Amino acid sequence: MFEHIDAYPGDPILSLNENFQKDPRQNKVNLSIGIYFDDEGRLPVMKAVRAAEAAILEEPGPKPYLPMAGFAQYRDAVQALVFGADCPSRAAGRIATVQTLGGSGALKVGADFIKRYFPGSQVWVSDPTWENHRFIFERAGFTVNTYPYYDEVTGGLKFEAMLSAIDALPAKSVVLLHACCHNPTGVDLDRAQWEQLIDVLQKRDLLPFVDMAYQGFGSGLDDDAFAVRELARRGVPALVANSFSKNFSLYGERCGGLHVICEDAAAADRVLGQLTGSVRANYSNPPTHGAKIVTRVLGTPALKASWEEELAAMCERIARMRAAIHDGLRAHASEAALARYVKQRGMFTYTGLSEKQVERLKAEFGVYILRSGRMCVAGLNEKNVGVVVDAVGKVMKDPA
Ligand code: KET
Repeated sequence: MFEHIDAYPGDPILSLNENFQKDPRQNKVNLSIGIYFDDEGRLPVMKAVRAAEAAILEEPGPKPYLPMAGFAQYRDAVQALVFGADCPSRAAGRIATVQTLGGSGALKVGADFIKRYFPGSQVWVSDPTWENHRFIFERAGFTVNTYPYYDEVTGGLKFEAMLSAIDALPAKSVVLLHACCHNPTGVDLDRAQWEQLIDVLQKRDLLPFVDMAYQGFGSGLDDDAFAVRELARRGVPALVANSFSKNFSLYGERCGGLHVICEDAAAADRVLGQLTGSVRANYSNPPTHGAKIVTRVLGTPALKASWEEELAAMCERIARMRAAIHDGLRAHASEAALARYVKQRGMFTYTGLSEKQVERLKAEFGVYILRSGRMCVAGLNEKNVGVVVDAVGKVMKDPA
């Protein structure tokens, strides 16, 4: 029966992370997966999350199925965080929101929805992008293409090439965009570039699908949502996936949301219904616990303030680690080669190291980064940064 099933080659991120766990070396350093670790190298439980969880456990109750679309209070709180509490599209009922299993669940529910109602559309992702974007959309039945994005030479954005490629797409093409802290490059559009891009999306009647997995890790919760809010302000139909894996450190609770900006409230009602149908056909309804935590934190001013403060401190720590690795590598490389460590934003730096160098980092030094050269700088700390600087410095001496 299963003779024809070939071996799974593994996932470039999750399988590497699993291999790291099995590595017996004491000094190993995990900079592979996009997870924030604290200065002790531990996965933090945020203070607000701890408090919310304790309060929830004080009130044990029955565990019914949630509605297919998720917890109503959660959906409202998340929509407010993503679009801004006083967003006019929200007040007008033009945004359809469902609770999802993290950002990945939002992408999958959204992909199924689009495939059903725009069967002729193809998907366009940045070159490069998070590997799972391609997997999710291909498995939902799409052809996935790329538009130019990262400039290897400057370590910045190929904005003109990106814009003209998108300007040539057929109407109703799906354009996958990263709201902030682009994964894997750490290179984002500035506000003027977003404005120009949104002009093109609107003019060409394209369907943006914005993935916001790192809200709060760039320039703050509101600034990071600029593109999303600008689409809503201009009434551009769009899908938005958001995740609380990183900014709430709730990875395994699978908390996220899918939002669709619609022309009017009647369309939003129909879209919400069909998103619900997509949820039902995938996993029926979402889980309860993580959504209760997020709802309580966002709905309790003191907890929300504590969460924001701790998230900001996490970003400051990442910035310090970016500076530490940058300064440490000065002895080994030119400023032009190192500027990326401090310029790129969010959890990742695209190091430009070759596959061979990446392999050496792992084999000789126990330092794990992705084959693409992506390093999760949110995994650096005062104790391991020296090991990493030393290892990267050594492999940089021997390129190719
Ligand atoms: N979008 C992006 C851009 C992203 O980097 C991740 C996770 C997700 C969505 C998924 O979020 P979640 O809420 O966990 O479903 N990225 C990290 C982990 C992973 O690959 O699953 C990573 O890139 O390492």
